Amino acid sequence: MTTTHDPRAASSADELTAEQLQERFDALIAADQRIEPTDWMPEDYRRTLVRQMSQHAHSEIIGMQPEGNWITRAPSLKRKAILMAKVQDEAGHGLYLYSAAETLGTPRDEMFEQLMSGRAKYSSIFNYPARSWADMGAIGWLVDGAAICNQVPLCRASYGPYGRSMVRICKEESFHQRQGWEILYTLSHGTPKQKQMAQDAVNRFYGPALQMFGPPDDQSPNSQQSMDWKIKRFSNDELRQRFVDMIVPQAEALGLTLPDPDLAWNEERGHYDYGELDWDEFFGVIKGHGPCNQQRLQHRIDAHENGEWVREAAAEYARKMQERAARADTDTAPAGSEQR
Ligand code: BYC
Repeated sequence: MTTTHDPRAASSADELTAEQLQERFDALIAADQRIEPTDWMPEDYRRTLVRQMSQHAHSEIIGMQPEGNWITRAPSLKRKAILMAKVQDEAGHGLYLYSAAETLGTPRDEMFEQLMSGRAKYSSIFNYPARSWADMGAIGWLVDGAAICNQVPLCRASYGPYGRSMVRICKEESFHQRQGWEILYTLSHGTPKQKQMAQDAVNRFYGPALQMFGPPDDQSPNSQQSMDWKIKRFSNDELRQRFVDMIVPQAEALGLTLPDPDLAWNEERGHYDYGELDWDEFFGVIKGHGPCNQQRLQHRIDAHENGEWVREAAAEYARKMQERAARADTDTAPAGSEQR
């Protein structure tokens, strides 16, 4: 008889029927335990994870572009060093996430191919241009701020490798948000022209940052199932509300305003009300019609093609190392032992 404390204790997976495997999976989810790569899982759970995790990885990699664009134009050496470190962190986040997604059996090349052929999505926010230095502040404060709200609950995602990769990512995102805040604070307390630059950046990024959380709950086909599987812990609208509640006092502290005339504290709900977002624009952007979709994708394709020689060299190096290790193995094998 199986105890309810350890649903894995029953017997090895190959002794169980399909029904028992499903029961064991359900019991692990119900007990808030993690699903690991070697566990049986329903195909739809696997597919949902690959979809979300690869989209997340692509977002980190494409998300390097708007900021990478400002590294050479950062206003000081210190700002440049900080921005470079942030963009490198994003490359790292993409790599952890691709590695975590690979544990589900989808090779990285396949995920790259889906991105470059335009079949895979990445976050809508990165299809907007970064027009001024102040945009580095708005991206850090609003975009990384939204990412933190969305991603902290993902540290508890039911799939082990995803949840664990999110822990470090969230720590780094907190630093990113602080650097964005600090850029905006400096500009907002500078000359009137600098303050205007900061306000203009916030005006442009506010709506798209709120849209990062995804469509409204009644138009979100994946949310309910993902929440039942404990991949997502909160709905898109719940997280969006949490974000709005967080940034309103922060905007006041920055001395900047948020571009929404309907933003108002609702005593009854204990939350800020906010105006309707432009969902036609959002769906247009995720279908590929945002201001920078083509440019972002082409840049990624060019970078991938230009990196061909690096991949070839790395593969050749790995082959040589393997050959050398195999030779060393043979050389040290005891006399008379079987040659491999
Ligand atoms: N953009 O049923 P729904 C970062 C798609 S990068 C584009 O609600 P779900 C950073 C959605 O994929 C952080 N597409 O979906 C990097 C679905 O389409 P498919 C990126 C979106 O999965 C550099 C359809 O709309 N964060 O922080 O339940 C510099 C219906 O949506 C978007 C993540 O990736 C969107 N905004 O929920 C700075 C977080 N929203 O796949 C910062 C992980 C929705 O059915 N992902 N769609 O064709 C998630 O938490 C969830 O996947 C989402 C969407 C909340 C985004």
